[in-house]
Amino acid sequence: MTVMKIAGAQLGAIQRADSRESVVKRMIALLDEAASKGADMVVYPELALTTFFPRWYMEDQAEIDFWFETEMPNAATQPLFDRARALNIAITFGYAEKTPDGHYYNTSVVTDRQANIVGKYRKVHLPGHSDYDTERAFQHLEKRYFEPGDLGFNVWRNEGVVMGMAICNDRRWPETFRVLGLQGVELVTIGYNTPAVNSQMNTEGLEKRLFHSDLSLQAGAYQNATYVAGIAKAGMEDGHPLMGGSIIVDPDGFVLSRAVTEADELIIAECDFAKCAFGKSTIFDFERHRRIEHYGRITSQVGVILEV
Ligand code: CDV
Repeated sequence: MTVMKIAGAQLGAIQRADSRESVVKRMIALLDEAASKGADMVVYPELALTTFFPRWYMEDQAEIDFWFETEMPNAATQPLFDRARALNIAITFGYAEKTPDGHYYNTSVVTDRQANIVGKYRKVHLPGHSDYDTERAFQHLEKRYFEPGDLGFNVWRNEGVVMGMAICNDRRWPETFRVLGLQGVELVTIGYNTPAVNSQMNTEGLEKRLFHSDLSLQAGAYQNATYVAGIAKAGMEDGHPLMGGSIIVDPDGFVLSRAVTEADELIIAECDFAKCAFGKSTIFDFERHRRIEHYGRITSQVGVILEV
């Protein structure tokens, strides 16, 4: 079985005026640090190349399109792919994708150690709203700028490990992890941009936000006997605070490594993927213990139906 050193490259704030090229330089610096620490793979955040633009309300399509990539790699990101190949390190990162036929997704890709893209994921659970919301302290317009992902939750055998991806809000949904778990996932990578305050409840602050993130990532890991890397974009972005709290979790749900800043910061953990087998063959042996005859509502019903 495979042992890999997995690194999480938390990114500090990216301001609206920051170019993709300047961000890629920061990503490469973290990649170099990861290489010096013997990492085999580096996990970057959601929408890693730009500021978290869904906080801005825009109507002009050209202005919106500025934030999207029409190909990957492209001129701005090619140096990252080149360095990853030279260092023999697999990478995964998120970006806003515009397809040739005009669809818009919140996307992540994963490469092998030769920088070939071997997997793509498009965010399924889009939080927020479509129109300007005067009730919120700040906007979260993912439903305006993205379509729900059309690829589903898939896994790829990459460098000997069964890997799957999810993005930010997906981590709060047990369905995300279970669909990956049912495909034998051993490493789930999840980039995120999570505001440090709740736009709809100003009493909910950082402590609770970090707790909910940990809770979701640790539960997903334990309940599916998989490693999980949840990696933030953090810090004060264009006047809006994003939380840090990047963690790498083992298949028992324990945190192996945790970021302590809200800046560019590398975390790293040695992951022995043989450790996934115990949970998968005992308490979470799905073949023996799942009772799908009682799970029909999971796929046939969206909202709550109150029958009592
Ligand atoms: N980028 C995100 O998906 N953010 C959400 C916020 C809006 C709650 C999250 O789940 O962290």
